[in-house]
Amino acid sequence: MTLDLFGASDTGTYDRMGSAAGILRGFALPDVDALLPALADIQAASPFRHMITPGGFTMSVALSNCETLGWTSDRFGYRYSRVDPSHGRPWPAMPAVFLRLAQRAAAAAGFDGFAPDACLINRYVPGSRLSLHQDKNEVDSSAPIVSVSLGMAAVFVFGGHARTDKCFRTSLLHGDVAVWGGEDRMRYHGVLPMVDAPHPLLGSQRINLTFRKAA
Ligand code: MD6
Ligand code: FE
Repeated sequence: MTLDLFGASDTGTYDRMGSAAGILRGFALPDVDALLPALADIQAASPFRHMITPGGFTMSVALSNCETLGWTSDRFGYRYSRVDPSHGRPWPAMPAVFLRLAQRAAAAAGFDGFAPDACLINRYVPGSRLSLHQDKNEVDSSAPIVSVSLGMAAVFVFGGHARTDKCFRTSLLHGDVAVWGGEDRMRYHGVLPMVDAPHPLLGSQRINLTFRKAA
């Protein structure tokens, strides 16, 4: 896979990144017209915000969530919360189009019966990045993570089980869906600083939906 920040995905291909991790190229494209208005409704109820890390840094990626459990961060740590800390009410429900897409993608990658109770929504603008991390706040790590990319392309970095393991890079383009589970579930990964290459539909932003089984 070449790094491509401008082109379209080769829809229908599966780029394997591990024995239980890969990218379904263009898998979400047929759902984009339904995903975007559903996303706007979520934003109206739980707007994007920049959270503070336990180390005291402000994240360059802006976050929101939908469904029962929302991923949050503050000076006291990372955790899942049943309420949006910005107003104390529950997160918006997961739209049906989100859930169906996540379940179909999980099944296509070999994970039947995926039942996410959390959907973290990340918004990147030029310069936003996500440093190398493991997704380890979920109680149930037997379920995969399903990650949908919309808008500007990102360079995704995928490593091993130790922070210092060698990483490889691939592009995540509008409509791509990454699915990770099994023995690849805890691999380190991150997103390089976003380059401004405006997307025809979404402009200078990238939206990433990650579906998890958190509890
Ligand atoms: C992103 N994604 O693509 C950030 N985590 O914007 C993640 O951190 C991530 O894509 C676990 C599994 C898939 C992911
Ligand atoms: Fe992650």
